[in-house]
Amino acid sequence: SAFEYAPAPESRSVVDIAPSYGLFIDGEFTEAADGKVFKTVSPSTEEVLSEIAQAGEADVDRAVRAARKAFGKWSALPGSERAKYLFRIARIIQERSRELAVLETLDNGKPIKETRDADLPLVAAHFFYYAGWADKLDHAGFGVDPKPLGVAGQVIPWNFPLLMLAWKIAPALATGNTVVLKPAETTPLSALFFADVCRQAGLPKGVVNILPGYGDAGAALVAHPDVNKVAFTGSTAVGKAIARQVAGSHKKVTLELGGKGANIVFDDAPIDQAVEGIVSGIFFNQGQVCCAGSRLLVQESIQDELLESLKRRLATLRLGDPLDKNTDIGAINSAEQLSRITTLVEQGEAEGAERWSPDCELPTSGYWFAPTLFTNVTQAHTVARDEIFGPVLSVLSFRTPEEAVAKANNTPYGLSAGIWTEKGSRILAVASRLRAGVIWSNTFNKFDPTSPFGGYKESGFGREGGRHGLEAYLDVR
Ligand code: TXE
Repeated sequence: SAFEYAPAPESRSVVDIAPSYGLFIDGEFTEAADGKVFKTVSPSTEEVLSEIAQAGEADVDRAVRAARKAFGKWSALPGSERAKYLFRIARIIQERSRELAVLETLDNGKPIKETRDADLPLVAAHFFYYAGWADKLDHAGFGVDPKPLGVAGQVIPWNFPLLMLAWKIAPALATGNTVVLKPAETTPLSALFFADVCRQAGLPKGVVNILPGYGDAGAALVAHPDVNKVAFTGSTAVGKAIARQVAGSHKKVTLELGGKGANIVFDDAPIDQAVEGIVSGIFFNQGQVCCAGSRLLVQESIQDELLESLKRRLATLRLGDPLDKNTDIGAINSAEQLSRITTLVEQGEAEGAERWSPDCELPTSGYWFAPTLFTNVTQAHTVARDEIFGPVLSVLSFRTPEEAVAKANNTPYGLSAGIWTEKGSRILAVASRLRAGVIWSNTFNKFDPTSPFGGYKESGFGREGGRHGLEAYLDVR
């Protein structure tokens, strides 16, 4: 109604975006060796935000050399000294979180509500958390005086640009490694802003290097002989290629790949709470989340009631300007991602699953996809098997806990799952049989830097976050 409380959209003038940015190597912003540039656009308007230097092989080499040069002194610092830098970075991120939230929303397309309330607080929390470990590595359970590996080559995706950077850079620095990080081609801005944060924190030159670019730069980084550790988050296809590339080399590798998470709702679950969890499980960040609850498994006896509530709730979601603080559903990150989602959804319809979306007007420019439900889904349907990475939920039903577990595990992935029931004993019994690295009960998509995160099966290996996240960056002694 006209009287509804509608705060003004967050203004993009909160953050200064330069018309162009360089690569960040050895503490300086520089052009690419071959002078190449690419444009980054706002997915909600298709407006060009900035022109970015595009890293190639020569730049990767330069950055790895800088990181190698910085490694000696950085790794020799007492942990308490490294901690000071990490604490400083965490505080600067907090102080500049409004700028960063707006920047991330502009470059990624996700609602400001999410960048402000989830991404940015978690980013700061990660740096605070790993700062606390830097002088306690003897007590981390990886032997006495565990050693850093050297230069970490890190490749990250576009769905949580700054948070994925924090997940990778914070533990690497805390353990005494130096870093060359390649952000995704569609979301380079917050990583470049982070480079500036490093300078502001007085981080020694070369400890963190940021190389915006495409997959070829990522591949060159993975292949560089002087990289000791590869950390990748992205598609399973590229993850497999990276695993093949580093096989047999000295490089340690962690992979965080796709998922097809099951959200399992039993008949004794509090329905309203479950509906909220289902909605946040698949529509948070437009479903572009590796641990999204993209398969709803609902007990047959409550299926009709639950779907009715869910549809009512979906009709209230507000899709539109990501800078508007009321927006629930923002833009899809890129034209490519939108076309992947569209193709899979069309395939779902062609295979006979029933498609439903609430009435919802999509903006005329930018990349948008309406919240979508698929019912009449069988386990053989593509929409029940493939990661869609969009705001699309496939609904399946089950009768017994055994059937729920079998269906939940019937996927090549194994990243996340959710269990909704009032029975504590059932939570434990079901959770112990689910093959997934992260299991939530009566909640979904809750993250905390103290919790290890990572997958089973084709969702990858290694853990990020928590004490376990340190191991990826240490040689156990
Ligand atoms: O991923 P890519 P894309 C899934 C999701 C999505 C699909 C494709 O299903 O629809 O992957 O997304 C860099 N060597 N996830 O194409 O290509 C690339 O530049 C080294 C799940 O965006 O894997 C970017 O920085 N690096 C996922 C990063 O890899 C390479 C998050 C991810 O891009 C490379 C994203 C190569 N050969 C997508 N090729 C999750 N786990 O959260 C590309 N890159």
